[in-house]
Amino acid sequence: MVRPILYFGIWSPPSSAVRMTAKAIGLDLNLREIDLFKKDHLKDDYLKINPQHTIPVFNDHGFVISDSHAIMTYMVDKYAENDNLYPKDLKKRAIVNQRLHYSGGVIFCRLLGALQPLLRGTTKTVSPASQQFLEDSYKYINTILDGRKWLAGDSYTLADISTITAISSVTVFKSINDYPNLINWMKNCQELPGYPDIAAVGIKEFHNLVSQRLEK
Ligand SMILES: N[C@@H](CCC(=O)N[C@@H](CS)C(=O)NCC(=O)O)C(=O)O
Repeated sequence: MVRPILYFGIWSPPSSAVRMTAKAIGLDLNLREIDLFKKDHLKDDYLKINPQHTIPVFNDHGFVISDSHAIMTYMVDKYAENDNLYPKDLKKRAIVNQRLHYSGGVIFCRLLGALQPLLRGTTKTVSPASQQFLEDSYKYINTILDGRKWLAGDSYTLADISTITAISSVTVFKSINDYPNLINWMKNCQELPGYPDIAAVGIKEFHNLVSQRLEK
């Protein structure tokens, strides 16, 4: 089979989530790196693929889709041998979807809120309001994880893959020390396929680029 293409970035949490999903289901990808600092995403060729100029983007033999959550769910529905990562059962799927929307719509957006001013160089700190927003998402995830190993169901799902890439990036801005369930879950996520070679590498790079811009 000709491998589907993934446009991705090394430190981009949603890109890592898609790559981990592909690894978990054994899907081999044709990886094309997009370097945001070189403005690859604003070049004409890329804008034709994704006018929203975000990574990741998946090109499945001519079918092009952006947004990690849309990509991951499509990928599992189309290519996975079973529905473990994204259950077909409506109620189980609804819970995974809720976590995915929280990961993308809340955690990742708050992460961007803290990150963008640093990247633009308009500040070298993270405002107390932004830190509070990030901490609020720790509280919520910590509560969901009460008495559970994984975020949705008895085994790991796309919810864990998406959330771990987002929240472990957030930890550069705010410590998780007060959230024991979150700490345990983050340790459990280190067992996920692709964690050491994809997530950990991306997280390290993300932490480096933020640390360089934060006031010492
Ligand atoms: N909701 C999207 C967010 C994608 C996103 O914002 N990616 C960032 C990198 S982590 C990006 O491409 N930024 C460049 C831009 O917005 O121009 C997803 O989950 O894929």
